[in-house]
Amino acid sequence: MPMPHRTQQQVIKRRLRGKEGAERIRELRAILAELPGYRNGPYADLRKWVEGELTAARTRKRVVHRDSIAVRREGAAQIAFVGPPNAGKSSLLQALSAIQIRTGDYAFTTTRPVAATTRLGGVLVQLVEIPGLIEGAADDRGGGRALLGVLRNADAIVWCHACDRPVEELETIRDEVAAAGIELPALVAATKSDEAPAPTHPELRVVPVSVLDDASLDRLRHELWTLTGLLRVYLRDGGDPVALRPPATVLDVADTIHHELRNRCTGARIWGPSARFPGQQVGREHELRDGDTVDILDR
Ligand SMILES: Nc1nc2c(ncn2[C@@H]2O[C@H](COP(=O)(O)OP(=O)(O)OP(=O)(O)O)[C@@H](O)[C@H]2O)c(=O)[nH]1
Ligand SMILES: [Mg+2]
Repeated sequence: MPMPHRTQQQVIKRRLRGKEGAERIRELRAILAELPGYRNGPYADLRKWVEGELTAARTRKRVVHRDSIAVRREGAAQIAFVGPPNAGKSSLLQALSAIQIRTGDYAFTTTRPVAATTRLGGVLVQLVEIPGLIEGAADDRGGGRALLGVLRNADAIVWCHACDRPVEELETIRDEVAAAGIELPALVAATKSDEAPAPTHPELRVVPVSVLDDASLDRLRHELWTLTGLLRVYLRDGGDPVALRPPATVLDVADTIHHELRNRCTGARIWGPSARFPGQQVGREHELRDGDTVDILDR
């Protein structure tokens, strides 16, 4: 008489604990061989569950298995797109940039971090899809440690969560990231908003978005810029704005143009949010705001 199937499942889970990759696959195969071959009833369900675990373990084994993966930083900030498999991370990245990535209606389409640069209000920002984070990632399940290492270097997180999925899926991944000690400014991109209403979140700002809806993508871009926490300062001569980490002064702007200019700078004329009136003359230490236009004055 075999033991009750519930007990059996617990025993199996214990046998699998801490086992990853080839080791997990070996153990799952051994378990399958030992299970009684009933065709229906609880034992048949248990067999199905073990077979499911085997498939998942095989998929994950193909997913990154390295201690560290490097993503070369580009642009003024790096924003990581994190979420359960199939949440629409690649599709979003593609819709927000010029990159071509594989997307698919199945889990683990993306197996390595994918980076793409995009302009947010004229400033170059890097978006990175962090693939394959699953329960247990903080304990290196599914090569989680390397992926979390990439995430640790980012400036902000966009939690990608499909509107038609239970919120618990996202919370599982947030727990893993928290367990890894990673705390970054974040928002939830409620993806596939054309399919279901966006959920609410007790802590995080939720931005509904669909790759089929350009207006929603524009709203997301706007939110992404705010998430970077950076300031955009325009130069009077024109051209792309300069991105600065606040607090930023006239001297900081001069410095990004040329180190020499920092020394020669005597102040600036400014237009925009931090100016009391258009063209106000200010000193070198004047603090700038997002959207200011600056004309550096030098000796
Ligand atoms: N209806 C709808 N479907 C979407 C949207 N965005 C993505 N999808 C679909 O969702 C599926 C998964 O998309 P991906 O972008 O590959 O998702 P992912 O999070 O990168 O998936 P993995 O890399 O496998 O973890 C694909 O079939 C997409 O076509 C959307 O805004 N609306
Ligand atoms: Mg993907």
